[in-house]
Amino acid sequence: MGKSYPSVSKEYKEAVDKCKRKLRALIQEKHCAPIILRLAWHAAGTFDVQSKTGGPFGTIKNPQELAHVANNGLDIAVRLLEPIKEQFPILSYADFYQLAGVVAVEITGGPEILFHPGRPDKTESPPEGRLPDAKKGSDHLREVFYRMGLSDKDIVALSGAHTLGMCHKERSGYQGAWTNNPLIFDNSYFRELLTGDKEGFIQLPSDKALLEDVAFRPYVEKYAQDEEAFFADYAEAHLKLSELGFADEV
Ligand code: TBV
Repeated sequence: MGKSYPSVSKEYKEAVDKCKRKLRALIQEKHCAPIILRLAWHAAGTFDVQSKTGGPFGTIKNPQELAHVANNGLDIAVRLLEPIKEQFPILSYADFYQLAGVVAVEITGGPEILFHPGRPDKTESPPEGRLPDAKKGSDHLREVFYRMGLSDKDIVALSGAHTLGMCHKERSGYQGAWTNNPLIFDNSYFRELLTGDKEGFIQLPSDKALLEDVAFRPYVEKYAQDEEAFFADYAEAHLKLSELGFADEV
């Protein structure tokens, strides 16, 4: 069991390595790791395991997909990344955005995440409405993540990505960060979640759902206590997310 990845040329591999260095420098300079990670997630999280539509295939840069309500503000991330993409015409947008997501996690102190190149770019965007709604609870989260083919453990581990960044009123209607250090990737999201509402921080209904659900909560407690365990599960879940619909199981 495992995935069978397409082979890419030596030239392509070299472009990936060089592009990774350029992405590190840009993300560091612009302090934009959070929105880049959000871009990579929204690029991939539209996958439907049944119809095999959606997924990390570069379509998020299409104006009609950027106009989906959930993607509000992500045009900023696409624009920030474009000057780097232009230097690597050989790379697919699909690979490029997922590589940027991996770099965003690594450069802020998170776990290393495997990256396999070779995603093709597709032309057709998924329909609107496939990404989760922050106002809803655990049934909705499960519906959305099971549709991608992901598990309860993946849901909780990936939610830890809210260790980075913040909500912007003009983008989502919410305002505030989840943690003290929105540019550091650590397990503080889970520690804050267990602490409960606190002046100046945000907890969305979908965040709180993780506490109330009997299957989710044990993971929250484990990750709040054990950062190594969080990093290991996050790296595995992020890898899966970044490869939805890419490379066949053999
Ligand atoms: C931002 C909510 C990574 N996530 C973010 C916002 C909101 C949500 C604020 C956007 C803004 O105002 O700028 C409202 N996103 C959700 C909710 C769900 C969701 C509720 C689902 C229930 N998030 C995430 C995953 C990952 C992220 C799987 C990455 C792997 N999202 C993310 C970052 C930021 C947001 C790093 O969804 C900060 C961006 C699992 C910034 O600072 O600009 C939590 C989970 O999908 C649901």
